[in-house]
Amino acid sequence: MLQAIATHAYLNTPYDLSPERLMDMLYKMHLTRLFEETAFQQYSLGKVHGTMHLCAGQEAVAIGAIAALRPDDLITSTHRGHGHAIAKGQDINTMMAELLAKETGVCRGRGGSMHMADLDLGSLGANGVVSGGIPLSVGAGLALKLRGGDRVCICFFGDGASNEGAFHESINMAAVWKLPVIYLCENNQYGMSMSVKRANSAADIADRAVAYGIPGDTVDGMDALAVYEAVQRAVVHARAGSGPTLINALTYRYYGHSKSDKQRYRTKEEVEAWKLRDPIPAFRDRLIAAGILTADEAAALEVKAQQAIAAAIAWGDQQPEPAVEHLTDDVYHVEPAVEADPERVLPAWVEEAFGPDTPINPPCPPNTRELTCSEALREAMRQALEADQRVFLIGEDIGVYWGAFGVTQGLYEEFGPDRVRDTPISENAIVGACVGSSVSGMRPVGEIQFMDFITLGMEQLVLQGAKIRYMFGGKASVPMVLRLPAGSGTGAAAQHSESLESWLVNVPGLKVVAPSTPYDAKGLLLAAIADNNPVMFVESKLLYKARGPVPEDPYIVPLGKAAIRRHGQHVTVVATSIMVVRVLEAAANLAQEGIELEVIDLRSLKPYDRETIIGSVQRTGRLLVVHEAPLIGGFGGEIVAMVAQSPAFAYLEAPIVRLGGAEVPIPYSPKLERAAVPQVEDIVAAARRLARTEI
Ligand SMILES: Cc1ncc(C[n+]2csc(CCOP(=O)(O)OP(=O)(O)O)c2C)c(N)n1
Ligand SMILES: [Mg+2]
Repeated sequence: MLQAIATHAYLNTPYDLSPERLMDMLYKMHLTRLFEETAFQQYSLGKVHGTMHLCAGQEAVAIGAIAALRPDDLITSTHRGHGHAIAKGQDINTMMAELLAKETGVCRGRGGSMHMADLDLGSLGANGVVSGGIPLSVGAGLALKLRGGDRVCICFFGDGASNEGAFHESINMAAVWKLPVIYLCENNQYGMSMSVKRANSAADIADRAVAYGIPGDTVDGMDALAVYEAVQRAVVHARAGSGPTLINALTYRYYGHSKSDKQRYRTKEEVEAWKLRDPIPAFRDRLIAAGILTADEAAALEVKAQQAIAAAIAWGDQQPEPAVEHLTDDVYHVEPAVEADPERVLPAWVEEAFGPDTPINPPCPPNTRELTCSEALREAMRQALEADQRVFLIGEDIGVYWGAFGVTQGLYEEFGPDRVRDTPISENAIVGACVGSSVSGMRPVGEIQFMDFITLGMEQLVLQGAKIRYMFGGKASVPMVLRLPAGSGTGAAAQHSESLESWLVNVPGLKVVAPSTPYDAKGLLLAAIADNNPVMFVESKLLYKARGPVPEDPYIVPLGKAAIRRHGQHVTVVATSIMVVRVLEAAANLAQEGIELEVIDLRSLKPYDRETIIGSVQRTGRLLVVHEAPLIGGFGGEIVAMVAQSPAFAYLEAPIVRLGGAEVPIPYSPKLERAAVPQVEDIVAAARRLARTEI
């Protein structure tokens, strides 16, 4: 058996691995098994809470595969990821402390077993979402490719995950772009209770490689060297720039899916039959037979692992728990100086990219040239692309076609297909490419062709991008922007007219911005690109052609600061996006009747500018809130609640009024479409009534 492996052409020495590395593999297999047995005991003692997915039985896949990597290579892992972490070099003290929910755990007690991640070790994390790591691997692979060099990424996933849409979108995208990713299916025969036979139409998951035009390989996942060999072949392929490989490693999990599993879907005989092929003694015996180590040395390795585990428990038990006063730390990447004084202090990226004299909210002298919102956005993107190689644009038809709304016109010709990257129609993989590449050192600006279709990318956005920083204990940043053309008024009906910003606002970890002028479009977009958090950039389609003065040099408009567009003493009107324009028109009409509106353009929905709203309401005593999204659950409710809880409440001279979209999918008929969202006359009527109302 040994000889057979040694004869492979690409292996010059038996296994192509030094004796030290082979022994390290054996040690890590023991360590993984013992770690999990101990973790399970701790769980039974009530010291580990939540749930835990053990990989016992599957160690040969994790350890065999990662043995084929260099330390600077990357992995994405799964909910069953203890073996991946240990193989990648994670310290088991901090792993155990994480399970025990301690501050010194790998993720400072914020992630637990399902989110164990360490970017310093090249691990983009375990993942509680089945298939969640697969789109991230596209981003990781893309970052590796764009940054140059020959690093690769292994993407681990289960047989169950192979039936998620993310699998198809991601592998296709990685194959099209020849990304250096090895797709490694840990086929343990079940996705919870569903056997592969019941869940997969094709007998062999590796056969699916044909559909993506990449090599596919099936391997004995109980044999660490067979896994190593197959992965090594795929790594060589990937390092050479030839793209991904799909490997199906046949293995088995000894424990149930998780603690609550009664295992009614499999027989004891089946489990015992697989245990006869236990990968650890099999590997140990082969090393002994090959003279790599003696039986005594092998036994000593196991004892060493036992001692390490005992020490990890002892260490973990003594570690402090996280303090409740730090509960919300690290949801966002914060630049303290910027947060303290955003109107004077530049984000670090702006200073690096454009210099310390880059203006914040620069004035627009009368002779300032005018641009449309589209042109202003394009100028921001062009200046960011010129300034920083890490910035790239990605989205459907943004390149050759210049984007569905023409916003990226000419950028493909100027910066080329790598940095203005057309994608297959795969929203979840696009968002995954943004998230995965941003945690791997890039600064992507993604475009979702219509905001409506972020619904197809919500998993990567909400469950990955928004949470990664926090889940990973504050050790990762996700500097990405998603541009989201939004809103009705184009006759495109219900599925191309959404205003979903309040969905996004409700997700801790996301920032949300919505400019209403060309000046803000440019300044806010540069500020969004500078931000080290995922920023959702909501663009009103109806405003793309709106013109206004825009300074030529780079500048920023800080996120989180509202603008008072018009001063007035009778009614405060807070509006977002296109509604700002309508409110200003209404204000001009009402001024002729002697009613003066104070118009606040929110600009940023998260964070948002409470002080400007409170100050204004204290002056006017009346508040009208206007947005396009449906009223119920819309962002206006947040503003009203905030004012009701603020000192401004005592100044109110009339009940607050909200205007928003009707409770209806946007209809096709122009007449109905117009009626579905606030128009100038609705705002005039509501504001007039409010101005005359007394409590
Ligand atoms: C998107 C999603 N759907 C369902 C679940 C619940 N769940 C967690 S693990 C799992 C089975 C996954 O099977 P597989 O991918 O084969 O991995 P394995 O558990 O066998 O390692 C399920 C259904 C989940 N976490 N995420
Ligand atoms: Mg499985």
